Amino acid sequence: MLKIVFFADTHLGVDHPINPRMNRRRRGKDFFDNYQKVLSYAAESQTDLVLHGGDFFFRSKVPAPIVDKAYDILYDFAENEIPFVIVPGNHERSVLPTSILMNHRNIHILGEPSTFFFEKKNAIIAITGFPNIRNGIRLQFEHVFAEAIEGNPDADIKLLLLHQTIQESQIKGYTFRYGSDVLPLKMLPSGYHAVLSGHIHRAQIFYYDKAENRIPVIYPGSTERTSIVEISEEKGFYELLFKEYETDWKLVKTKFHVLPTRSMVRLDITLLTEDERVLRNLLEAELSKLDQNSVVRLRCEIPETRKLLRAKLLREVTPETMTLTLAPIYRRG
Ligand SMILES: [Mn+2]
Repeated sequence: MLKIVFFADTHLGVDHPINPRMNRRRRGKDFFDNYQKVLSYAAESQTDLVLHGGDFFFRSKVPAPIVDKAYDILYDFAENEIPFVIVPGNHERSVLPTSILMNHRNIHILGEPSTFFFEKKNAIIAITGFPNIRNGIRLQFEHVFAEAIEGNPDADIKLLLLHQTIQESQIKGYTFRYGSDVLPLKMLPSGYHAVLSGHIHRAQIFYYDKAENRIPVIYPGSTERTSIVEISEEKGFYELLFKEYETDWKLVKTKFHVLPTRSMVRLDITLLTEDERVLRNLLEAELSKLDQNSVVRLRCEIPETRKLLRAKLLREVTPETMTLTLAPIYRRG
């Protein structure tokens, strides 16, 4: 069996201030913890290869200490002699911050349309990909893909590693189907074992048919919840198992590993009051009912009540173990 660990959208740096002015529970560590957990699992289970589908960091400009911390962990992992391949996502502005660490012999960045080859367990593995194309993937895919595979020798296991929205991918309540930024299934190539992509934060697998083969499109989703839309989603990563048969290698199993996440809760305040004590009591009562490690998204659209929701009050009512943020007011029309 040949094993590949695939994860994406680690968004390192979310809620991770370098010099926090306020001592409240942040989510930054959660993101780093899950990132570390995936790499530890890969090392301990002697995975043959690790793939990252992009959005390694949470935005294109990341403070140096965050970059250093993330790369230190990756460098330690790479010392296990397990190759790590990453495709830059939209948050990397399609180029990851450069660092001497990234010159490690086992760290490979698909910084331009190209293919990396690895030999593991007697199989030649080809990882083909290109950095996120922000606008117009539908028009550009054909030539970018051709560039990525130009002159390639044949391989036993062929994987396409992307950071794009692919037709049929879903987020809560919505399926992407058409549009210039959606990659149509019919454009995806034949002869591949799987298409692996980051970008969509919901873990999912769907299929396309090409040349009498049913090929999976696999999104591992993000490793932590980055928005309230992901409130009910499980977070994790995929482990892909390949087996050699007489004439070829097959993807025989895809296993989703769930990562621990703090529960995310939406708390709506609909009471109209101008009395801070009333609001304070209500908040304390509501928060005491929740899992004390929750990430709470507080919503309030009653102008009078909302005025009372100042930073000081929120800080005072929030238990130390919780993370609470106030949702912006939703403007209709
Ligand atoms: Mn992302």
